[in-house]
Amino acid sequence: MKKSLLITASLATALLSFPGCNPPGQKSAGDAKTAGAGTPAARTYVAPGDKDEYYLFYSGGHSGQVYVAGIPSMRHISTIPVFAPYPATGYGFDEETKKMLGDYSWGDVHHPGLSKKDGLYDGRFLFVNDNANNRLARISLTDFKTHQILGPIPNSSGNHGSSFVTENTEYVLVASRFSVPLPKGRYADPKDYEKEFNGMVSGIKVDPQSGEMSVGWQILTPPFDWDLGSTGKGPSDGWAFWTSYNTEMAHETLEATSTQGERDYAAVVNWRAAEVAVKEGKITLLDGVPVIDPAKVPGVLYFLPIPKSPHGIDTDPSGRWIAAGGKLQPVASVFDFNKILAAIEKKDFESEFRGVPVIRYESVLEGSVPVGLGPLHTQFDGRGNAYTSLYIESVVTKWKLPPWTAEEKADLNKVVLDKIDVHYNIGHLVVGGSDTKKPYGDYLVAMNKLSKGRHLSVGPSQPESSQLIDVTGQKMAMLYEAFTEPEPHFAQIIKADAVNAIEVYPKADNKHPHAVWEAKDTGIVRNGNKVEVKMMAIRSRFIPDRIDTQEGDELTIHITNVEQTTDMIHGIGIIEQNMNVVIDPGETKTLKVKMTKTGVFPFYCTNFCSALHQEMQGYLTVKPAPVAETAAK
Ligand code: RUQ
Ligand code: CUA
Repeated sequence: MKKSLLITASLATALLSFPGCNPPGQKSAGDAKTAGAGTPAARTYVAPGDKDEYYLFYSGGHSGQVYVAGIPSMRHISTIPVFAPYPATGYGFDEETKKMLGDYSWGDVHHPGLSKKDGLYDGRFLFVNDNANNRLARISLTDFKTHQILGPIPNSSGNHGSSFVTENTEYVLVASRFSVPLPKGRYADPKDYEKEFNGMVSGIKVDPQSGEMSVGWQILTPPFDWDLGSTGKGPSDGWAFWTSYNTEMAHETLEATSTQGERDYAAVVNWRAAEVAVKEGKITLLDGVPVIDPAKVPGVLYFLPIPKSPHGIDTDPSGRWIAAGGKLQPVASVFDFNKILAAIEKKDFESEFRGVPVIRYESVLEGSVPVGLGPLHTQFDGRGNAYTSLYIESVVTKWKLPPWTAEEKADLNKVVLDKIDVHYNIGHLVVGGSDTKKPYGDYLVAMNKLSKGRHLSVGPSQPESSQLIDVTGQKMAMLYEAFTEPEPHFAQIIKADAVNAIEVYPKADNKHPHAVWEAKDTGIVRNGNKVEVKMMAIRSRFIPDRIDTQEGDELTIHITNVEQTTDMIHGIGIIEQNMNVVIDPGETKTLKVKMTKTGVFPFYCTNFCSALHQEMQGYLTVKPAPVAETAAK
């Protein structure tokens, strides 16, 4: 049985993987591998040497990292360290990345967001948020490295409601999950939560050339717990949406206290109006950031009631339909953005909350689609279909977006098209390009919170499971199941050919002031107790490979990997000095070690680079401090 399946798979692969018009030496299985044809094995099999069709960027949750996998194979390709040190690449050990990490050695990555141009992925950057320490990071897809960590963002606590990228990457939009007394550092009793605590929506500005992020402006909000959001596009470009839980403004036993109300408020934010308010000076400065009080600046913020403890709110590719899932009710609420605009224009409000108009729910709701139990997030395929994750039911439901016929409207069960089981308790799901104007619409990845027993037992600490689903047909088809470390919350999928990654840092582009490319330029200079080394790494030696210091010295090594060949990576690990830096071809890194122990400390190359890799080693000597100096201490 197993054998016949294998034969079918390889036959189908052979038929599918004829060489296309790839550049020489570059094979892409994806070109020939279209979802929808063949057995699941054939559809996901990427032969050795072949490449996947898509990149999948998973958030790594409280690992602080981002995982890169390929679709359709689901093979893990690499890990991009972001908010936590990662010895495998030396991240967090050299001076440059140590400075970026600052005082933190962990983060909680939830939602990666790709940069966009005209509402489509432009393949330049991946932004990821840190729920734990209120930061936002920018990864460049040129070298797949973290280039900036912004934060902790002032006046914002619990950066969960991000990273939502606007249509032309003007902003990455952020909302606070937790409310705190502002400015940060001020004490107030949680008993006075309603009065003393506040939430915040932040516009993080992105420089169009460099991608450099900075805090643009903020909008003060009541102390709701802002949850997932999305940015508008097309007719809703310039707007953004977040759900909230805890409109009740409870501060303890939230499980019970924050689920009292029938509806919570979503934030409907006009970020272009926020920009204008800042230009016109309608702000106060709080911790150095221009903050808008929406009660004083009408038109910036509206509330939209959403039933019942909602979690996700997603804008469809047309920009007109907005779907929200209420965790405690079995429907996806679909809103019409055109009606939202009309309601705002006509001032069709049902009430006001702290000076912010509440849009009349009935006027803007298009319908409640009975998707099933525990709806969280919705994704779109660009063919008029939506896919909602159902945590409680462990199911993905496919349903049809409006416009609906009169008959469908009368019974919205009719727009529910298909359901597929996932294993188990799905959180997020992603369809490639769902948050753009043109989703790829072929693969869906279900990110399941529990994997219980779907894999070889690895003890009580279990991985998460991700399932690849083909969404090209009327019915969804399960293709593959992969496991990852904690914890993919959300992911982004981008076509492989939309990304232009370099594999070597060109020598000409290396602007490090202490880079050295030839043996004659290397050397060791002592200045008082400061010892500075310019070192080069080349197959298979360090130059210099002996460094003499004495106790109390501050040793700085600038090390350049002078290779210009792909995958020719060197590392420098120093024994018992807690130091390992990895240097990519053409890269220069700076590392600092304080000589606190005397003795002789071997150092060696940590990346297997050549037949004589083992010989790539040297000695760091540390003599005791001269007696006079020791006596003076
Ligand atoms: S949340 S499972 Cu952190 Cu993205 Cu919805
Ligand atoms: Cu260089 Cu191993």
